[in-house]
Amino acid sequence: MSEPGSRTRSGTGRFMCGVVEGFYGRPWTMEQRTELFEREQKWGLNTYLYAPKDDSKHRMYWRDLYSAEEAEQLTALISAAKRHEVDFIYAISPGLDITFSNPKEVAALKRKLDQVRGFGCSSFSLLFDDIESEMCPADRRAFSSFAHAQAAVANQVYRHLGEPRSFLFCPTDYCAAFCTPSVSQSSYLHTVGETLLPGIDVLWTGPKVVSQHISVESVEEVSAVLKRPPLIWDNIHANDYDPQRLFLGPYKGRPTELIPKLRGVLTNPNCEFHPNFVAVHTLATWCKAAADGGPADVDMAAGGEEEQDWSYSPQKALRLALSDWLQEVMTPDGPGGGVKKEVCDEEPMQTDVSEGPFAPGPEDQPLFTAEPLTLDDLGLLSELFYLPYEHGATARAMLQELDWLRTHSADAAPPASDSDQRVPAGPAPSPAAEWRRRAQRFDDLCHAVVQMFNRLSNAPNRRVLYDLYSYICDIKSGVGLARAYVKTLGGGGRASAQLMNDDPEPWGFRGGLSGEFQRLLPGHGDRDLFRRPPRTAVYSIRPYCPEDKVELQRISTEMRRDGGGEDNDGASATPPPLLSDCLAAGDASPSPRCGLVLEDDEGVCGYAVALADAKPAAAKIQWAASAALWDDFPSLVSVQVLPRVADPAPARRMVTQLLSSVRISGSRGVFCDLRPSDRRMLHFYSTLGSFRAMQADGRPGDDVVVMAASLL
Ligand code: GDL
Repeated sequence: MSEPGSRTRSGTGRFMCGVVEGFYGRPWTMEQRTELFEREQKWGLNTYLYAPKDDSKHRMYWRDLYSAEEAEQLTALISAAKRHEVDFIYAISPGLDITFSNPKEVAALKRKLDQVRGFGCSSFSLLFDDIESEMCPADRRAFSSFAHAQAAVANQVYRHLGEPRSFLFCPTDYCAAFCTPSVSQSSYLHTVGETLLPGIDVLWTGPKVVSQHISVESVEEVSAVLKRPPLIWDNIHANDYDPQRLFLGPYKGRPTELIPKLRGVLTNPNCEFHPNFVAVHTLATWCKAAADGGPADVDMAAGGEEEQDWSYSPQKALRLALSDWLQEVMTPDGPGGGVKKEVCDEEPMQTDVSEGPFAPGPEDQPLFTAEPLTLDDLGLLSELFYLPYEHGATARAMLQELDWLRTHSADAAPPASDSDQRVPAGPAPSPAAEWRRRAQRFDDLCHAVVQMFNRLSNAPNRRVLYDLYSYICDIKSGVGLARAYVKTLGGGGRASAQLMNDDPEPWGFRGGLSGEFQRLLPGHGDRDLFRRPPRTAVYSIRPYCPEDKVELQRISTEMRRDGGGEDNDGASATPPPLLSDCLAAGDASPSPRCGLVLEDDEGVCGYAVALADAKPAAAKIQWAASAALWDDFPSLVSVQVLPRVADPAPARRMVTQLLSSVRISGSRGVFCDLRPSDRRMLHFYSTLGSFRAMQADGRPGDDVVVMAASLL
C-alpha cells in the first residue's frame, strides 16, 4: 500500500493531508501536538497547519514577536514535527487590523515570519478568514479591491520567504456560500486566482463553512476560478460553534475521486484533542483508500457500503478507528491514571484498616465492579455524537421510537389494564401491547446509553475520559429525561413523575439563555437532524364550504372508529352523542366564517368548525349543560386532524384562526366536548394553553369531558 503522503502530482508536489488546528477555543498543548505528529506519521499523514484562533500571537496580536520561552517551545514543536516527517506550516492571521498599503505593516509581517523561520519552520500560511471585508481609506486608495490588497501582500511575503515549497492562502470568501453572486462569478475569487503567484495554494472549505458533501464538480468549478486545485480546510469535525456537540463519526461525504483534483485535505477537528482519534484516523483511511487506486465511494447508502473492499467505506473506516481507539482508551495514562486502585505500599491514611479491605457478607450490598469498556460502547458513543448533519443509526432509532411513542400515546394504556389483558383477536398485537413493546425497546436503548456511560467513566485513560465527560453527562441526562417522559406516557411511577413535574431541577430545562433564544425563534426545530418519516407535507388551511360536509363526516367517523372517541372494548353501550359529532356530521352547519379545512397533498386531512351559538343544537339532541357554561362559553368548537398529520402546528393554527373568528362574532367563550378515551384530542386541547377542563353540571356522569376557553 502506498502512503498517501507519497502521492505526487505533476508540478504541485505531494498530496497534503493532515490536520489544521484552526478552531476557536483553547489551543492544544505542545504535548498534544507532539502526540498528534506521532499519530500522523503512524497513519501516513504528512501535514500540520498551526492556526489556533486563540493563540493571540497568531491572530489578535499578530505583530508581536514570540517571547524566549515561547520561541523555545515552538522550536521544539517544529523539530518534533520534522522527526515525525510532518510538514509544520505556521499560519498567521493579520486580517483583523492590518493596513495592507502600509509598508510598516508588511515589514511587521515579514519580521514575525522571519522569527518563526528562525525556529526551523519552512512552510507558511496567510489566513484572511472571518474578518471584515471593508477596507480602510488608505487601502481603498491603494488597491482596487480587497482581493487585490490581500494577494499583493501575500505575494510579497511569499517572495520574501524565498518562495517556500508550502505557502498557503486562506481567502475571506473561503466557501461557495460566501461568494457573491456565485463561485464562477465571484470577482473576489477571480482576482485571487489571477493575482496570487502560482506557487501559492488556496484553502477552501467546500460549498459551506461546514460542508456535508464536497462534490467533484464543485471542486472543478472553484479550481477553474482559482487557477489551481484548492487545498480543503475541512470543518466536518469542527465543533467550536456548538458547546453541546462533538463529532465522532467517520470522515464522510467526500468521494475519493476528489483526490487527484485537490492539493490536499486538512481537517480542522473538535476542540477537544483526544476525541479526534476518529476524525484523524478515518481521514487517513480515506487518503489510503484512494492511494490504493480503488474507485471511490463515500456516500452509498449504509447497506451498500459494506460490499466492496477496495473502496472507502465510512462504516469500515469507523470500525477500524474505534478498535484502535479502544486500545488507547483502555491504556492508563500515567500517574493516578487507572481508576482501579493499585495495591499501595504506603501507609494508608485511615488507621482502622487492620482487618483488610472490606468484603461484603452474603446479606451486604455487593461491591461495585467496573466492567471494561467494549467496542460496542465506543460504537454507540460515536453514533450518539456522529456528524454535523447526521445522527448515527442508534441515535436515529431512539428518536424514531420516541416520536412514535409520543404520537401514539393514546394507546399507552398502563399494563394490567383493560385492553391488553384480553387475548388479541388476530395475530396482530393490540395497540396497547404494541405501544408497550416499543416503549420497552426504547427503554433498552436508553439503558445501553447509561451502561456505556458507566463503563466509559471507569476507563483507565482519564485524559480521554475528561475530554468526553461533559458530553456523555449531557447525553445521559437527555436520555434520562426522554426515558422518564415515556414512563409518564405509559403511566409510570414516581421517578418519572419527579423529573416531569412543574418545578423541575435545572437539568429539566436545558440550554441556558441561548437555548431559550432558540426556542423563541420561529421555525425552532425545523432544522432538527432527525426528520419524521420523509413526507413532503405542505399544508393549506382554507375556509369551509358546504361541499366539505362529506369529508368532515368521513374524518369524524374515522377518528371515532380508530379509538378517538369510543371505548374500544366493544362492550360499552352506544356512547352518548357529542355535540361536536353533530357539528361534524352536518346535523348543524358551522356559523358563517366559522369553519376551516386543512388539506395536504392527499386531500382534506382535518377541520376546525364552530357554532357561535350552540344552545339550539344542544337542545335538539338533549345535550344538557349548566347555565354557567352557557353564560360564559356559548360557542362550540370541533377540531379533528387525521393521524397522518404528525405535526401539531397546522391544527394549532386552525384553532387560533377559528377562535378569532368566533370572537369577532361576539362570543365570550368556546367549549368542546370530548370522550375521555379521546386522549389524542384531550392532549391537543390541553397543550393549547387556553382550554381548561370544566365541570359541566348536568352532563350524565363522566362520559364526556368538556373543555372551555374564554375569548375575553
Ligand atoms: C470557520 C473558521 C474556523 C472555525 C470553523 C468552524 C475557517 C476557514 N475558519 O469559519 O476557524 O473553526 O469555521 O466554526 O473555516
